[in-house]
Amino acid sequence: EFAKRPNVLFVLGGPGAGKGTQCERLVKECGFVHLSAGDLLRAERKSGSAHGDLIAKYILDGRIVPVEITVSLLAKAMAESGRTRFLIDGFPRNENNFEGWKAVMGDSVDVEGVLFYDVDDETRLDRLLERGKTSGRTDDNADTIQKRFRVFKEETMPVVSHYDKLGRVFRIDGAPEVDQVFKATLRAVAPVVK
Ligand code: UP5
Ligand code: MG
Repeated sequence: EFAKRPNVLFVLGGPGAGKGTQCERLVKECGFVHLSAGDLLRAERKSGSAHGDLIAKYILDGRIVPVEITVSLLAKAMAESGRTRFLIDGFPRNENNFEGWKAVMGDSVDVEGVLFYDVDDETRLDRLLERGKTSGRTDDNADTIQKRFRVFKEETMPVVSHYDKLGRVFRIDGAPEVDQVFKATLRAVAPVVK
């Protein structure tokens, strides 16, 4: 159990929007715990878990892994951190993820809202193809990137819209250079950092 009621900011944005990059900076500056759902899934795959092959297949196809797997990895990482302020990066990716989160977390965790990085497809494609030269990520290839982009538009944007209607989206232009995006990020999260 948590010593204090945990609170969470979901961090969303298309593939290559800079979610991971900005979260790392926020960890240094504001003491959040950063949990990337994608990183947790990649680590789970590498660990040789029973779900490893399934995870590898979904990631290669740019598809969303069954929520039971992802939420249990998130819940475990949250509990093991011993901390209470989290950036949950790259999740929830669709309505079903969101339902799965609520089913497991219920009212035990406060969700402050969504930090949303807005960057056009062309810029994100360039970034990912460049990163793909060295990342070793099986999904950083032109074919999978197109699939990831489609899933983001069709399935993840509705989650962003849901929070937008609640007035809970911190929208940030993620196209400028990293330092500039980070300044905008700090301004956006000021109300929740307290
Ligand atoms: N870069 C970053 N910011 C820049 C800037 N301002 N200017 C110039 N360059 C910038 O950045 C991407 C690249 O751009 C880097 O090279 C960086 O240096 C540069 P990064 O910070 O890594 O962007 P990010 O948004 O984190 O991109 P990522 O590729 O991680 O996003 P995805 O959402 O595609 O990846 P994720 O790891 O979240 O998911 C991968 C797959 O896992 C999914 O497709 C899915 O199959 C699976 N998954 C699930 O099934 N469920 C989940 O809940 C999560 C993932
Ligand atoms: Mg990332």
